[in-house]
Amino acid sequence: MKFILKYVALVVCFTFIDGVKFRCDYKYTYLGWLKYHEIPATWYDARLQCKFEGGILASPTVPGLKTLMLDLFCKPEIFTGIHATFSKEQYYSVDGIPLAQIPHEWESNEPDNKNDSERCITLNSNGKFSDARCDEPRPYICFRENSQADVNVCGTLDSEYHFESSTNKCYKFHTTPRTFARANFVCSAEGGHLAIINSDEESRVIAQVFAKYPASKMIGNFQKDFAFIGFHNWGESADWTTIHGQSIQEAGFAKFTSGQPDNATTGEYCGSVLRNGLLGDLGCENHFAFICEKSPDYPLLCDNIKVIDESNHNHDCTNNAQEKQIESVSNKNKTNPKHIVPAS
Ligand SMILES: *[C@@H]1O[C@H](CO)[C@@H](O)[C@H](O)[C@H]1NC(C)=O
Ligand SMILES: *[C@@H]1O[C@H](CO)[C@@H](O)[C@H](O)[C@H]1NC(C)=O
Ligand SMILES: *[C@@H]1O[C@H](CO)[C@@H](O)[C@H](O)[C@H]1NC(C)=O
Ligand SMILES: [Ca+2]
Ligand SMILES: [Ca+2]
Repeated sequence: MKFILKYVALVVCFTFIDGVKFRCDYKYTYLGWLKYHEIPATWYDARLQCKFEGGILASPTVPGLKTLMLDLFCKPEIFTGIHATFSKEQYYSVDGIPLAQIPHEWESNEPDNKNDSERCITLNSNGKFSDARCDEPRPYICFRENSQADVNVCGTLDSEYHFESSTNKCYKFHTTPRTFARANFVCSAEGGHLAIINSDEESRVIAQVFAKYPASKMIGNFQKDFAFIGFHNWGESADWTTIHGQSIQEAGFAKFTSGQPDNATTGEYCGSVLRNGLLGDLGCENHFAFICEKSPDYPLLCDNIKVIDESNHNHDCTNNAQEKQIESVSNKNKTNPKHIVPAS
């Protein structure tokens, strides 16, 4: 018994020392991992982006989390995960906590539900809340709470990515049909990209992945023998290019199935793979299944025990302001080279 206890203690210890890994683009804190997204998105896209990254759209559900969130951004306001998109006035965080249970103070004159169209809540730089339109883009923060769950061999928490040793890559087949642009969004947020076929071998591997998803496994009314992958032709004829910028010939696989590309109906400028592992063209705006590819070592993973070096993460708004000033001075130098300020 003693021995077992000792062993358990050791294992616990080791787990701790080993740490739990998660994407390095997140900052690890005592409450969990946080990532500031400075490029504004609609509330809906922000929620999805966080979800696909392995977290949730952050809400300041406890005072400590609010402090951490306020440290991360310098903009006047960000979206929180608190929303009433299902029913008017019924505000909950995306993880189901009612607004009444979230400590909050409103900005003066808020909430005003302007024009009866404000269903999302922002966190402002002074720590107060406002209600706002969900479809007007804002920056936001993703959050993943502390957890012992560790990433898999594909470097993700998503168990639908499967490692293929012959290509040293991971693949995920998405059965929910999306447009090419949305498919690209999903794969990117998951840390991968729409699959790119670089060899006959990879074409074979992808055909095997596809074979695991017969039409009967996909719900909805769409053509189930095509899946979007990562090439397109910029809306021009015969300029088939991967999303990483190579021609499909340079990328290493350019075999279309017979009868494709056919630029059918309204024009087909996006790339797909068929069940035989060969290529086809599809309308970018139509909805199809798609295949993501992910490198096991991207995004980089960090151990949650390397907590302390906060210097390169913390947004220092004053520094930023100084940088901006320097920038504007240097711009002045360029526009007026004769404008010389003596160095002090
Ligand atoms: C307010 O809502 C109405 C009806 O939904 C809409 O027609 C109008 O454009 C909105 N006004 C503003 C300023 O958003
Ligand atoms: C593809 O189809 C569209 C719509 O019919 C047409 O406008 C376009 O010229 C075609 N492109 C080529 C390369 O045939
Ligand atoms: C702008 O000009 C001043 C004066 O010559 C100089 O001190 C400063 O470094 C310049 N800034 C840049 C970025 O060129
Ligand atoms: Ca408002
Ligand atoms: Ca076609």
